[in-house]
Amino acid sequence: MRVDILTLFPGIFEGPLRESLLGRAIEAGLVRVGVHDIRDHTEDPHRQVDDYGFGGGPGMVIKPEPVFDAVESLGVGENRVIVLSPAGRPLTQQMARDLATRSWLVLVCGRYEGVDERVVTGLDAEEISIGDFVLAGGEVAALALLEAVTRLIPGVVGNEESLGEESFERGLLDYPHYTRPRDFRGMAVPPVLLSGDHAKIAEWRRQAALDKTRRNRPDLLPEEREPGRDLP
Ligand code: JFE
Repeated sequence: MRVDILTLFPGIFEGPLRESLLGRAIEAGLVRVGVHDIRDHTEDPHRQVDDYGFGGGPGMVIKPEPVFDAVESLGVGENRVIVLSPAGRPLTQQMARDLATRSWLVLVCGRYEGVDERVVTGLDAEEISIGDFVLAGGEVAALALLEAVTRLIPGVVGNEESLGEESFERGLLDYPHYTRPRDFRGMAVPPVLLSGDHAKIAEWRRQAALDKTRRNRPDLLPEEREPGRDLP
């Protein structure tokens, strides 16, 4: 897979792309990542990438010209560009699985109040959010998306079996995990996990996953969902 990232802060990506899973996937040639400075696509002597928003209100908006120029310089062809935004479709594991089947991703990271809407409409971009909270820009969201997608590329994660077992893949949160020591500061590992009885272990894990889901994510369960709230 090829991934190109357009940003005003290319330095943000240096550490994350060198370390751990992303670093290894790039090193192994399983994913190629290009990071491009949107400011390199300005034409004016001040290299201006932002401007006041029409209609008033606080904050600056990323101008469309350097973003269009940066995207067009890649020659994306049929590939749909992705714009990270708190106003995008919320990223899900299902979406990550779809993105992992694509051969080329182009991720546009805004800053300030975001990018001019014509980047979205004019490029027919997909707007994606990584959750209902507001970051200061798209870079951290792009890294989260990239890591979620990269770990699904065949060969990136050693034990591919483990991918199907985890949270969301089976509609529940993951069950709790324990390792040595058996007793840590008086907190014992649940004895069933040491019993060697695989049927009993599977049943304990199912129940523990259900308890955790009820506690942390009741919205994932058909029963305990809240009735719909009124619109603001
Ligand atoms: C940008 C910003 C004020 C945006 C209403 C570009 N899930 C997610 N959270 N935050 C983002 C994504 C994100 C993505 C791109 C971004 C935030 N900002 C900051 C500030 C209002 C905004 O949109 C700029």
